[in-house]
Amino acid sequence: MHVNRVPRARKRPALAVAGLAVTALLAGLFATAPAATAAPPQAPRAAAPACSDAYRIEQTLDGGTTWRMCWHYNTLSGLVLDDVSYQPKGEAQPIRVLTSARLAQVHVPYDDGEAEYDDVTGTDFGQALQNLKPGECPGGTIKTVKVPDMGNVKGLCTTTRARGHAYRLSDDDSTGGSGKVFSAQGKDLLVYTVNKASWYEYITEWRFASDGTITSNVGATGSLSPYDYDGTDGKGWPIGKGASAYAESHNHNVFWRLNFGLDGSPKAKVEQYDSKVTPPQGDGSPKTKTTRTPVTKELAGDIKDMRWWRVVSTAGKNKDNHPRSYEFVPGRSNKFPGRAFTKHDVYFTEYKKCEQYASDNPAANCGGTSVNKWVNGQTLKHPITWVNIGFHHIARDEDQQPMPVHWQGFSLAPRDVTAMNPLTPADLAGQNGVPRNGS
Ligand SMILES: [Cu+2]
Repeated sequence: MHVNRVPRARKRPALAVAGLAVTALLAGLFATAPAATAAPPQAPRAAAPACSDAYRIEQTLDGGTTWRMCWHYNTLSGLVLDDVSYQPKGEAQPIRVLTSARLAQVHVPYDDGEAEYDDVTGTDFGQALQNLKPGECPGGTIKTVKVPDMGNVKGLCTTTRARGHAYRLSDDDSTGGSGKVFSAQGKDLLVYTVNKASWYEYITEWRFASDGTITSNVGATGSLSPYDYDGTDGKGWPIGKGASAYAESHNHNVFWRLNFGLDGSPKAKVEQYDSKVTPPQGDGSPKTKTTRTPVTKELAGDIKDMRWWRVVSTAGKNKDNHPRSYEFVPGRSNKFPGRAFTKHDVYFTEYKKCEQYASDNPAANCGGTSVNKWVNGQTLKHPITWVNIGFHHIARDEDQQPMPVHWQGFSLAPRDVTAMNPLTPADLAGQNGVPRNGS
């Protein structure tokens, strides 16, 4: 973004739009190919996802958990992960989680209302994939990406990174008084790319933990746009000497599109949970009541204290006979109420092929060009999850030069995917629902 402060309505030549739209549709088709979703839940599945070696990522982590996925590259939004599964130790087969996952927009409105960008669809974000030096992918492998019209870029890093304690349990009655300390250090598989959008560089990072958690963060770095040092209207922050170089404040509203394929099926249920606390009466204690609301129709949802959502498998259960699900855990967000599509934190829409980008969606005749328009009362059978995490960026002296990475994102936490912690050590495996209490 941000070379020219061009108004939103006329920032791209029509020809480029047409070319990109075709590419986007093709990419959408590829990402949702029936072969990736049609396997019946009980059918035997191949250990490896259906892609060639060059497009396969497989990593075994601490505790014996193996993550597997395929990837491809989309001219607009860059990295797309397909057919993501994980297989904890003790599971005979990989557990399918996501059919596809990728960025769906980076919307950047400036505070003075004079510039507004859709960085994914409106800049050369996808085309400007950056070559990574070996040192930028410590301990990992840099894969070659064939970027359409650009050629080969050494641009996809896959590596692992320590995340500290996975768990700790010291000797107590529940461990049998053996004097043991059960403790493990966890590791994550990391998958990331760097895409340049004019002055900014966006790191798109996916993290897959040995305990089944998936996290995606986008990190903005590079450089503030020097063309936007005009925030002397009370909407900027001086980053030069004295009262000079007022960098205009702006928002980065990052959207993701998640197509779940839990247990190999695109069909899933969505549930919202809300907990309400009642203050104590008299000498009593506060009480909390949790309510489950099935989300049966398309929803534009808002983050609230003690509210959460989960996507629930209709095709598989864990060994406790509980349906598998993944819970949405948003990171900190500065929600931007300035556009209809940025007004909500999460959207659940019924799958439709042409609905690919949260705003500035290139497909014609798709019932509007932004995600809010697609929430129109349809029954959810094959829900698509859209995540919106915002960051209001008021520049500071430290943002030069280069700008330190500022991160925004979310996690997906497994809920009842396995019957116990997938990292449970053998000595504690008998304690599912029956912890030893010494009595
Ligand atoms: Cu910024």
